[in-house]
Amino acid sequence: MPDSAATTADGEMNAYFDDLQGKHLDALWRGRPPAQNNTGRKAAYEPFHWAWSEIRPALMRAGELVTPGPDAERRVIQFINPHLPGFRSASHTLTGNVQLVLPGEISPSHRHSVAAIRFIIEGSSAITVVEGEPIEMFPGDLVLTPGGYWHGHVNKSDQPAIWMDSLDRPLVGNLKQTFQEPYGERLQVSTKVADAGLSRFGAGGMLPLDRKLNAGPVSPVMRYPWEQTRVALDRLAVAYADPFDDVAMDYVNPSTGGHVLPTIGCRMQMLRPNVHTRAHRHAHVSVHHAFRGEGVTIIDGAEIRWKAGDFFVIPPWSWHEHINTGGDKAYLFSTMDAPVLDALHLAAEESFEDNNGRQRTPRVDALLPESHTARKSA
Ligand code: GTQ
Repeated sequence: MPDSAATTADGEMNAYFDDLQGKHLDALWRGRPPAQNNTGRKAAYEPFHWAWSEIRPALMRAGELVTPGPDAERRVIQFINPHLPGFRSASHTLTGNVQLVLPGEISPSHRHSVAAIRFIIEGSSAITVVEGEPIEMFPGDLVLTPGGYWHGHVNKSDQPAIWMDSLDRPLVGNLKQTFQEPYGERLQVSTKVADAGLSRFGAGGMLPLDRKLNAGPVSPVMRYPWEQTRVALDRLAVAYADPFDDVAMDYVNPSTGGHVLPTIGCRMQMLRPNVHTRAHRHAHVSVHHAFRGEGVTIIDGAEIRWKAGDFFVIPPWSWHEHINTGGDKAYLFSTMDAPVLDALHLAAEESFEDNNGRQRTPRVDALLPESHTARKSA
């Protein structure tokens, strides 16, 4: 009788699974869907969006509650993606955080295996000392603190200094490589001239004669000034726009042409007024900060409407396209784990082919300004 034969087979299999479990073993085929049900690659998790109107007051409140130093080594608010159980971060490899240093305060020097970048949001001329190099920071600047480099911050200005931090902590934590060391004094003593790396390697198209000494996977430039970024994008706009990211450039290590850090890539994209990019998806994750302007990013059919100061995450293998809904240029800064995927030969990308490269969403037409609707139906 087939029924009882099946039951006997199931019983034998279950007994076998139980036996394996007692030995801390498991069968690979247990609980696996049959191969024909495997739908292939899909978005790793859902996107999430944090509004500046909520972030900034929370950060300023932290300014009343704690002081950097013994209370809180860093006055930092972390973005927690609720769609990522088991992680306390914006993404599964990179964090998105914001840090506040008030006038007269010091965030004491320390070093850790985790690498970080800062993108300056507010304030003028707070200083980070990175491995003995004093870096004065201004809004729109990208500042690196590579893994293992001493770094501490001081605000000698009369305005609060606020910046985005993005660290590879979730990645490094899962590799079980997290360690940290205090400097022992308040701020590391400066031993180099201000902006030494930028002075030596930041010319653009020219390199110093000792460049081979610096040709590792960590950029020798610790600050990428906004003024250079802005001008570079305006110049690029004359010659080229990317169908998926519009006028976008990656910050690079000038001694290799590769990403700025082995684990973190950084990008600035300028969305020209009224632009609506085509959708694509890729294996790397990205953590975005809207530096200027406003727009909509559609991520796997979900519309994220962002304004200056907001943050959002585009998870791996999620379809996404950007729309500038403001009248001015919009700037999106992002960090991404692309260098890790490149190194592991896991990078992949696909473009959205249907509907002229745009996702269909029920409310998208309502979100768009008149000119888009007109252009779409034309
Ligand atoms: O400024 O050194 O957001 O150590 C998290 C950990 C910033 C920093 C963060 C840190 C820092």
